[in-house]
Amino acid sequence: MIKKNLITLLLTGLSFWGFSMGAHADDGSRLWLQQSSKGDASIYLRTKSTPTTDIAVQELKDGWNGGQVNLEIKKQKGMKRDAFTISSKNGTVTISSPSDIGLLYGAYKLLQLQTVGSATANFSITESPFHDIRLLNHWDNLDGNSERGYAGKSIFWKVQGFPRTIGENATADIRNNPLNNTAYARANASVGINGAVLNNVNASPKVLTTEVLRMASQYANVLRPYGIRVYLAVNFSSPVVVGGLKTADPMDKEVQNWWKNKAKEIYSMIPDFGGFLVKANSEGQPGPMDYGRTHADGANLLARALRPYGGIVMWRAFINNPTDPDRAKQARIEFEHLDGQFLDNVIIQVKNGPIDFQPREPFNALFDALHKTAEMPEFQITQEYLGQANHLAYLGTMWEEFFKEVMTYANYKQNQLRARYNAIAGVANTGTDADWTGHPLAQSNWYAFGRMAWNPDLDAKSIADEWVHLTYPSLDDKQHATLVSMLMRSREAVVDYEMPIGLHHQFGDSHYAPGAWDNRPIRRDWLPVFYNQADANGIGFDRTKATGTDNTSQYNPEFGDMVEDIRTCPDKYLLWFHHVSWNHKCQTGRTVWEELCYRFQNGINEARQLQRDWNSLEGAIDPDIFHDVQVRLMTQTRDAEWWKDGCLLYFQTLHGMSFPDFLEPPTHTLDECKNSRLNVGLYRSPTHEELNKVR
Ligand code: GCW
Repeated sequence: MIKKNLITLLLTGLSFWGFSMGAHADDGSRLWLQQSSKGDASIYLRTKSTPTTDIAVQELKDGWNGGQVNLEIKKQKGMKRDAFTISSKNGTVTISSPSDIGLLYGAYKLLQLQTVGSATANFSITESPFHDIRLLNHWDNLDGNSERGYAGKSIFWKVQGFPRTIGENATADIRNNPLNNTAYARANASVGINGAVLNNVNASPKVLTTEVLRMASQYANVLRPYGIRVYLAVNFSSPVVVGGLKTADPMDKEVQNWWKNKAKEIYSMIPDFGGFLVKANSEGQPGPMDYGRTHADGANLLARALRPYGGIVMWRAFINNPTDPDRAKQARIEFEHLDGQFLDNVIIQVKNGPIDFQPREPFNALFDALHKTAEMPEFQITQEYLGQANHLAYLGTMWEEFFKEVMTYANYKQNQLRARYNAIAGVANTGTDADWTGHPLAQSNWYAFGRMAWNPDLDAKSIADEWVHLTYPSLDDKQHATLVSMLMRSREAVVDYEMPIGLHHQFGDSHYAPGAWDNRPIRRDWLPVFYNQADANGIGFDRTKATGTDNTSQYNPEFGDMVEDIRTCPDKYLLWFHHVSWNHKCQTGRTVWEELCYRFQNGINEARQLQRDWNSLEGAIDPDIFHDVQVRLMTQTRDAEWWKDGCLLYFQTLHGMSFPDFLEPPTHTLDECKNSRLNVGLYRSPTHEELNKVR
């Protein structure tokens, strides 16, 4: 054990000096950030130094191999605080920005351009973020666990709130960085993320105890120089549980004072505290409705307390307490009538889709329904429903699709710009695993979130391209293209084997394995059979105005009419919006039954192709990472086969039709699929032969 660590240490030490050596021992902890490469540049700071400019200077000293770099603060009319310009003339580079954090962003950008190969002798770029507040939400519990986290434990909390040293998982950084715990902050700042909610939205009231606040303030101190503000998720019952009051009713004077005093206490410890995130009256969490009040009453209560200090309240629209038979309609039903009642430091935080982070969803109809209230999207970077940390699913393509839709059909940009606070959040996929994200390639999702939060017009492909350059800089052009193409195809593969043509929420309990048959006596809208509505005649969830739940009318007509009409509804949303007969013809010309079979098979074929592609990179990637990903891809293929067999065999019991010729015969029986023993997680120790044998 000691020996192995020593060897790893030595090898990592070697790799520290450069990537040109090719494959080297690597635990993935350095993410997309270059280690110091003994840059030999002269860095001139033409402004007063701050902790943030100190970091910018150090990063450039460590990493920049060109000539001189000047850093200067320059206020320009209309230029956002975080914006920066980099201009290079005959090899002398000047980074300018209205703020020190803009200089740091510029420094990271310059280093990225160097690695990507586009920091030429003469160029000039200006970058300005579209979203002002770019946040990670960590669903981390004070007991050290992370809800829907698949990369180990919480990076922030240990047993009962004892704080971790941020980045104690990031072994390489600890070895190389005297500050010891800045890896997380660096990674975020390098992609422009400027806020972190440190705890789960299913929030323990304890978060607001003085003891835990003190810990949060330590994190704030580490994160501050990197431009990252700390936020907390709070429990609506805190005045009762922590404060000992009899009620948490927003109209109660004592309750109002309690929140005011709490805010005062927080700001005395964390002067730049960002604000609160709240999940209220959803999935058993307390909220203002417990007292006959509205979401607006609840949100404004907190907003008033934070307001004097510039804090915000992010109030979630994920109200999973159905009052309508169709959960997809819930968010709009709950919030539309309250428009105009929220204070302007409240933002309604809306999941990208209307159900729950499925591999593909149309945008939530609440976007564009509020005209006097700010809204912000919530993405899920952690892959709760996309194979978790076992499957490769690059989400850049999903988020690009979302932004295209909301920009086309929901005035996304105008709405964001009109609001006082313009924000976006992603539920983090970080944990204590050495590589932070469990699946080494899932780091790309953290990276892509940051990039798209900064610029929602970026396309997924160029982000993937950047990330591969930065993370695997020693790949040759062909290998590089192979990895980019793997990322780009990966999410669609998952869609094919988990939710073909809009068939959604077919998950068993763990949100990992298929459960299409699941009909237990629990809440109907938690069950796969509720979402597939499959019987002898047909399949799909009817959300049309004509015959269904009328979710389509919640959208503006341009989108709503298109998906309402079965002739114009894209196949990808067919079973999301329509209940159709098994013989209904899809746009591909195949019947629904054939199309489902085709998609499931395609998902398997794609998973196998991912394996082959990855195998072609052997020798070009660090052996440990290579092997780790190999095992995960093999698992992914196994699971895709299992999804196909489970779903198709079950549907076959309903209608009795035979399988088309192109479909591989099942390798499991339906009973085996229903048997949870199949849920074995990653392959334990596959042999070299097994890993390389792809069907
Ligand atoms: O996606 C579902 C998850 C819950 C989660 C909830 C939410 C934090 O299964 O684990 O709780 O959504 O977003 O509030």
